[in-house]
Amino acid sequence: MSKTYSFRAAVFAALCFTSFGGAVLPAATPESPNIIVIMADDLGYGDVSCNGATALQTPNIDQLASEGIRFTDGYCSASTCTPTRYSFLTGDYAFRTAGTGIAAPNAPAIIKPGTETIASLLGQAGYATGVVGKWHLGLGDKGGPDWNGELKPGPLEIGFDSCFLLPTTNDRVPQVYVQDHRVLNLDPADPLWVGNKKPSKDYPTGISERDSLRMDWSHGHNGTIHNGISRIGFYTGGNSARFRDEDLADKWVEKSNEFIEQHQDERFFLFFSAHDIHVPRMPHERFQGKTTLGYRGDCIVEFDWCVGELMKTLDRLNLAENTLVILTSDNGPVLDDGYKDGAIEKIGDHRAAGVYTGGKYSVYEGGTRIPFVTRWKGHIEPGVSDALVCTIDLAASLAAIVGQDMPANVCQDSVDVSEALLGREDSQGRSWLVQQDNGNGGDFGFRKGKWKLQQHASGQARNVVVEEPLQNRKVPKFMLFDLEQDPAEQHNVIDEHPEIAAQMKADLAAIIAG
Ligand code: NG6
Ligand code: CA
Repeated sequence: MSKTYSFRAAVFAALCFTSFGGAVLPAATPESPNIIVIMADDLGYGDVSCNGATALQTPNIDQLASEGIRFTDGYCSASTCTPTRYSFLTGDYAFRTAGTGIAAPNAPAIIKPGTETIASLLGQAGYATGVVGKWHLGLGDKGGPDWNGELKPGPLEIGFDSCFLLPTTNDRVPQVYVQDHRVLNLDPADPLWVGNKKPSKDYPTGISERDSLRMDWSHGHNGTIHNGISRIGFYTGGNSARFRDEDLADKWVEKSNEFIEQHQDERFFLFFSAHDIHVPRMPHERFQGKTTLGYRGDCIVEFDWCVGELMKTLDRLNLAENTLVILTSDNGPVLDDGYKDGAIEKIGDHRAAGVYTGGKYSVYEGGTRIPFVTRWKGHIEPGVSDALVCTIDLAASLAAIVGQDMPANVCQDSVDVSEALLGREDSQGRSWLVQQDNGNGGDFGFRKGKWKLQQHASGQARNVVVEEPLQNRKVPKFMLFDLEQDPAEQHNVIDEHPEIAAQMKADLAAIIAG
């Protein structure tokens, strides 16, 4: 039956235990480019002007797309952050592993040390590897992060040589940077404590001091107040280590530039993991008010600026022609994700998910169909592609591009779609796609050609109210849509096509069973 079996079997059949010492090779060559994966947070398909947005402009992303390939059918594997990032790094579906849902502030490392990842594979191929920005995949062993000690395991134990991180996501505590194994600028005399309960009865929170907040919360997000914004969870201490929300984007660019400069004479892999445009949306002052869409739009412009800065660095160092740049997002858009930042009120005609329905938390197309661009100047013919590609495929594809053999039993759900990513011939990418919501939640989308099956364990369209067209309403357990006729998934045709639905249900069940 489905490609699952043939693909997983092919992986086993193609065993190749070539071992590499991890020595750093000389500078990138046309055959083996530097690689930068830029992952936005919660950026929707329709949030960029190259995908049709008119309420704002994203000139740097548009330029990247015009110099490379803009994918119309590019996806992330889940409609929330942690499972998409887990799958991007490991090449395995998050739903196969318990505990891969949205990570809490004190979550331990979700990816176990020694797991082969996109970073370890590229490291074995001789690349210097680094991650800058949002992590949200947990830190520390079973007991969770030791905020005042060594923060390990983390990225460095799964193949990254260096990291400069926002440890969780910025609506969760704590607001500190983590550099390699330590909280940066932490004063031992003022230790950092992080917990999920108020440390004392009179401790000020987003509930007790609600009037003092400069951005009110709408659901959750009413714990510790930092920088006038209340968060999920509680923390005390670590005052010298705390950052301002407004400075995050600048810091990611600064640290990424340092990484690129430091490794310009080697081959490097940089995972640029933006926090924009996740809540709390608090762009730098110079971007505030730049769009009519409120801070959500301003953060998109800030993210676009980051993309431009990274491209300027590549130009300045003469690296644009030997660097493959891939731009994606970790899940689809959401308007109100817990703060009253005007995203709903100011949305106007802007359609954050483009023509698609749903967004973050949803297995409708809007949840996982995202901006997806590849650029490798001089090596990729610019154009638009409808090949089916997904962030989960980057592990196998990048390994293939750099000529790194994959050991058996790793990255088993990652399909080598390198031909499609590089725009070679008529490559159509993968032949089917699974979309999941959160962790092991049980809501799935399954796309094969023009057909899309939705499976809802919960019987609910999505678990958070974020946008009018998809208010949390009841839906049947299974629905079938014809994406060619009905890209917005408005007409369930399951009764008209029982055989197709039955086959797709069986295929999806087999894939999930692994
Ligand atoms: C949800 C949060 C949401 C966001 C999300 C994670 C509430 C009510 N909602 O639980 O605000 O933080 O988790 O987003 O707390 S993600 O992009 O990192 O997956
Ligand atoms: Ca996200």
